[in-house]
Amino acid sequence: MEKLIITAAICGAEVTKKDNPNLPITAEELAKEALKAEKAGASIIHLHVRDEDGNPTQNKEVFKKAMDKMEEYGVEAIIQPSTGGAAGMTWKERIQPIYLKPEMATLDCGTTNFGDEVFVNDLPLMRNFAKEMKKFDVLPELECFEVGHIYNALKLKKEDLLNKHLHFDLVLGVPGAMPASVKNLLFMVEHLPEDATWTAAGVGRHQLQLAYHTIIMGGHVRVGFEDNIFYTKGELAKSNAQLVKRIVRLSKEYGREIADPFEARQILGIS
Ligand code: KMH
Ligand code: ZN
Repeated sequence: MEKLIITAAICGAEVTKKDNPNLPITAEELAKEALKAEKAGASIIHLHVRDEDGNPTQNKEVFKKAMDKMEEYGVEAIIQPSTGGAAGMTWKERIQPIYLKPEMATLDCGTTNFGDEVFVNDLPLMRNFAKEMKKFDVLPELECFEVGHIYNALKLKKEDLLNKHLHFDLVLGVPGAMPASVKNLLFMVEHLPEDATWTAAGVGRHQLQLAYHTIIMGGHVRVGFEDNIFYTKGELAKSNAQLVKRIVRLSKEYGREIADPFEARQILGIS
């Protein structure tokens, strides 16, 4: 089986230090956390950034500061900035990290309920993101919160807006969106094109359950504070690295090796 790519979603846009005091926020904290997660086995860092008050921002300069720090600290993992940002942001705000020409970035593939909010991703907006990513040679990670989103992504492909390898991230368990269950994961995977690769991200207590099954099914795994702040019920995770390490142990026990950042680039066609 293909080696396992582990994504660490180290910060997110919604979690606060009140929820988990170990959440990294500043450029320095994000870089240290990314390095620790990489040393633990992560080969992609999914990145959101925060302003000085800890609120989510898509400001290019704030992303640059965090990414420069990561480079300074010797992070070799693929840095994957978010273009999702937080619900309510405009596409012009959200697109900014693309202008830093990262190797990879998320492209959200449809509108979804997101807790009390609506995370808007209509097709014209998706086309805007895809065009800019194509122009700046950025590999999109196609974020799908339900099965219809896979078909939105395939529509972009038909329109020749996705000219690279197809890599999906199946995010299950966002409140108001498709629940995280093994049955739903299997259902989603059945709709993917054969030559695509995919990652699964289970939200909250479902993170571990989906990871177990994903390892066996040949997908790739995303863990981290963005989706889940706990290690076990009632026990906050000490770091993103702690969550990554558990996935490494499980995968190795099963007999599936872990991809390093360079192997991850090969699998994703960006080396
Ligand atoms: N914060 C969510 C509303 C992404 O990174 O592309 C959107 C999100 C998806 O996190
Ligand atoms: Zn995100």
